[in-house]
Amino acid sequence: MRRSAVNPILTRLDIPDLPPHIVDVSSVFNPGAIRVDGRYVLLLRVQTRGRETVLMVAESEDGERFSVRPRVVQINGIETLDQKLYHIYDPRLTRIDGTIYIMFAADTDDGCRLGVARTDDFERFELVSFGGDEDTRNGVLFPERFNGRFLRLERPNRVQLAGGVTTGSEIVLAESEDLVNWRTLGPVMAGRLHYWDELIGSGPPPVKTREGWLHIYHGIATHFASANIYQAGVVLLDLANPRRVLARSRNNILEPRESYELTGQMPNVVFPSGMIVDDCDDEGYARPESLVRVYYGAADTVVALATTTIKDLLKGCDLRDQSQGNGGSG
Ligand code: BMA
Repeated sequence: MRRSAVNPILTRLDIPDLPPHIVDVSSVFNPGAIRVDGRYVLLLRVQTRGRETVLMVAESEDGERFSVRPRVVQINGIETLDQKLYHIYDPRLTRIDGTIYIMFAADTDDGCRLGVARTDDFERFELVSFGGDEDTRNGVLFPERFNGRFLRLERPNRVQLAGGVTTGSEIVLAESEDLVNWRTLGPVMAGRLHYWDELIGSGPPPVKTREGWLHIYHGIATHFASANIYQAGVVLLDLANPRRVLARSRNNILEPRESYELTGQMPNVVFPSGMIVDDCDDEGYARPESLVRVYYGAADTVVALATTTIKDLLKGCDLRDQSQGNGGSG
């Protein structure tokens, strides 16, 4: 992973004031990313001085220099829910059959839940679904249907960190006919105690390659007294059965090293949430040589960019090194 020379590519100073509440904001991080008509689009998580979270859209011609639209995203339909949503955050963007879907997390009085919204133009956003019984986060949709059904990876929150934050150590696969009702199919991979990824959660949505579904995830090392360390890793899932882990990175592929990753609202965090692949073949498989842009939140304060290639990410999966229980739980 090569960090952009202009990192951090977005800071709080890039967020236009929208008085009265969105003025001199505190932070911008964990963006969803997608390409639309040759332009790069980010859906930003912006935190105000009131510690409210709003989503805003940023656009770029080159994937590196972004300008932020002076508007807050409104998701039509949210006002009809009978639950109060306190924060809508960490949006992940997936195009399925020509429609852009946003899977987001939201904090409610009952814990964290996942929601789905859709947009065609990043101007109008419609709520598709929200809720479920389980406390869960880090939901990402696959870019195609399986036997007509939508698939998502998600990370149920079953672990509580010191300080009360809920998290989890297992990514599971779920399917749905309508993006509303989800049925869990079972676990995909678990955290590896004592190593870099003790707790885990999906990063950007999986990308289809000839070798399998390439998926960047975040791992948290919790065995340091001073702070949890959020890093990124990569895993390869079977194309026909994404519950099967084919290979998984033994080392992280990105860890907090630069000052903007080490210091901020939440120190020691790189949190990948958007991934744009430049070049796919006619059947939609990412080409090995293709450039890959990975957008990540750094220290829950700024947005950063790292680039790589599909080939290097596949190498990062350690296809031939699955010793020491690195093969995932299958
Ligand atoms: C996770 C999520 C992310 C956040 C990260 C680091 O649990 O809340 O939104 O970036 O923690 O604080």
